[in-house]
Amino acid sequence: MTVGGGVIGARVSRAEDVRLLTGRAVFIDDVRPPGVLEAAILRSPHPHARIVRIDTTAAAAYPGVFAVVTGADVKSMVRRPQPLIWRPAPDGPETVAYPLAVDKVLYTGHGLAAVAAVDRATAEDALELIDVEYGLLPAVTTLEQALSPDAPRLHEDWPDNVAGRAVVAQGDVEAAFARADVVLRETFRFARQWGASLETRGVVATWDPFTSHLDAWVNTQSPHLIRELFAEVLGLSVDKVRVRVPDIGGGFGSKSGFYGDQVVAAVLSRVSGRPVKFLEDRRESFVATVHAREQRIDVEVAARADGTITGLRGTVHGVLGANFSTVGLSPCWTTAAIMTGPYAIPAVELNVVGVVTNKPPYGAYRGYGLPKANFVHEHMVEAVARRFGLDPHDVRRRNFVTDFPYQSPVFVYDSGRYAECLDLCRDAVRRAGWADRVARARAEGAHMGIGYAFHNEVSAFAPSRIVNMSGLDHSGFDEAAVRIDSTGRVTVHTGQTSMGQGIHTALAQVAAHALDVPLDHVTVISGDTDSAPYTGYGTAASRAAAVGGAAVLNAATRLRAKVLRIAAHVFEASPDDLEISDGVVSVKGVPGRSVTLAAIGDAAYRRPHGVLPDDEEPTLHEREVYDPVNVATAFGCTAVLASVDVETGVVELLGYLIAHDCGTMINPMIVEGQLQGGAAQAIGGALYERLAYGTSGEALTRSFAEYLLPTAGVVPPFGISHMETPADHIPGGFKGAGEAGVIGGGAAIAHAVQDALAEFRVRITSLPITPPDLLAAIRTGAER
Ligand code: MCN
Repeated sequence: MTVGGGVIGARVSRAEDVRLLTGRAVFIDDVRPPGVLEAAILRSPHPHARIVRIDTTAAAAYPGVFAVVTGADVKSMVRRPQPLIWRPAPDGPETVAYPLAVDKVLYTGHGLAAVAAVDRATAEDALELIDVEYGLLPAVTTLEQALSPDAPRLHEDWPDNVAGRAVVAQGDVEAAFARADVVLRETFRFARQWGASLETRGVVATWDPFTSHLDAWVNTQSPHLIRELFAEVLGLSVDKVRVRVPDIGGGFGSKSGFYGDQVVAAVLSRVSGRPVKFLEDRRESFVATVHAREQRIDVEVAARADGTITGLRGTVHGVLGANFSTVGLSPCWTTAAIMTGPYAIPAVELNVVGVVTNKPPYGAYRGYGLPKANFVHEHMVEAVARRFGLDPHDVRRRNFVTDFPYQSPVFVYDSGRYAECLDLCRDAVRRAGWADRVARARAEGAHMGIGYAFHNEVSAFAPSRIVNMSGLDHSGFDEAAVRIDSTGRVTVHTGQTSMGQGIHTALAQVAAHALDVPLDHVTVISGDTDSAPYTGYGTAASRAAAVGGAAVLNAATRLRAKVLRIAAHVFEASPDDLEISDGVVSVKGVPGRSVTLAAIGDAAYRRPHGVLPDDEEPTLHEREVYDPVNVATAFGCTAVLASVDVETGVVELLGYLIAHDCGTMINPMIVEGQLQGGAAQAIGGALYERLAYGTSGEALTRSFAEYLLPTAGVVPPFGISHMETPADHIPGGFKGAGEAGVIGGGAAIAHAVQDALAEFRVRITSLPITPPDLLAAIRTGAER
């Protein structure tokens, strides 16, 4: 469908894809201003060491080298250390991290010097000439090591390695546990993983020595945020910084933060007088981009014999890196904040403890804290069911939130129909005939099982004042502008960023729908802070469709009203008697009385005489600043069919069904793509991905030969069912969909494996489920 009116909900192809598929995309590596130099960063081979001496003389003299800087040089050229924008534990200490290490390196891969040269190869050659004397220090790589009383301290002015504590609490926890029929305890462990984008992170920085103006191309999800932070760190006013975003080859959260190497490129440009490009090579991306997921969670659940969960308490230990990323402890705090998931658990006390280790910073990755929270609550629901011989789905149903709005420990859930969504998923499983398939496989001696997980998701991250109160220094509103030009064509300006998720198409659909114009008459523009409307938090937390979409919808709706007022003047009719269809305004029920949007556009810009009412301002342009009153809670149910080879411990996924509700869907085809992409990352996290560290803290995973990603061969066929429960408080009713696929996958896969191995009573409490770990669990289960 390519016409307006009804284009919301249409499965239109993504406008972005034509350029991408015909090789005309411009990625960061394609940005080559005249005279551009390429930078390389010297990275520590040691996890923890003092920089006793660093000599860059030979590197600076190397032919083709234009600039060499050390950590101390960069420190002397910035106003402040790298900023932390989210402090859920405001009393905790803060790491003082400059773009490059100054006195100590704190993890394998920590940058300590940088070179700008005619090309990357020359810059890398020069790095080898930098002479560094390290004073090796003992490293801390595990949570247990970090917390032990005699642990080496990473930050000498801290009393220990604890980077912050926070509590998420609600209700009378003591009473809930005192009155429980059962208290179940469990410890969960999640490995270190990261959002491995096809395109690595990069920046092309040009410093203008005459105007002290920084022009930076960055493949970032958050251009306005990066602009603000560049200004803060470099001591500039914001107008002196321009951030432009080229096409992005995947972001997945890890391109939303502000990185030291971005500042290094700016400093190198200032020193050399040339534009400077820094682009991670694949190997260094394993240590230079934020990591995520690593946590240990200890929980206790109080339940009654009928399956009602009355209390939840425990501790989320975030195994952070040595320095905070831009978002600090917040991914781990979020795990606690959403730990009750879709369940109405009245009494909750969850401690959050962040601990520093000699590893790269911990930051955002698709799903943020949610996949771990989901794993925990879904495991505990199944454990309660097992304890009392109940059907786990009955336990889910008994505990589901049913009255909305619902105040969970942190967030207010706006709406949901959880039981219906569970039924939708189970119906899909029935229709797929999985139970028969499992029975047949088991009759033949195979180990096959079905697992479920139910999730809800805080999407449409906002409102600004509330997120500020949670310790976030950045706003959650969205500004959008919609313009109709003199030929009747529509341009949408958004602060949101396109990184593969199809947001340009979705926003075009929203504008085409509101204005009743053909979809191909709408162009969406984003990615240049000099002209893009302001979007504080950027494109993360599955907020662009809901918050950005609502902003566009409101602006376009006002613009439509202006178009109708002008047409009403032409026809001497009331705007209420007019309609727009496919870019033509006509009087309802009067064939032939019509005017095109092009004619109205022409009058609004070029020939107002006789068409534009006297009290109407020329131009067709509306701007909206939209700050939702609440987040929007999307939800879904995942079912997985898996078989396990008990000889090798290899898990094979045979089927993957998702029932999902993201409110009003703008484009179901894109939503399905989002769910599948997220599910592929859930599969990676559940079965393959782990950033491993050696006993003395060295990084062992430095390429895709060691960090296994799921390939097409191991991702099973998907089936997706949709429901639509619009968010009442968001114009358009949109909720987010960009992270949903990754949230429930880990738990559903673990439960399918447990079901397949029921005879061995295997319990999966850590991810990923690797073959050796699974073989060990089968042995332990068999011995029980
Ligand atoms: N959509 C829709 N109707 C809705 C909700 C969403 O049609 N009610 C569609 C829209 O086309 C929208 C897309 O789904 O463009 C995702 O919408 P939304 O949930 O608002 O997510 P964002 O646009 O804010 O994107 C961010 C989100 C996050 S947080 C990560 S991480 C992520 C993701 O989306 N990274 C991605 N999806 C990704 N997809 C790709 N290809 N690459 C990434 O890096």
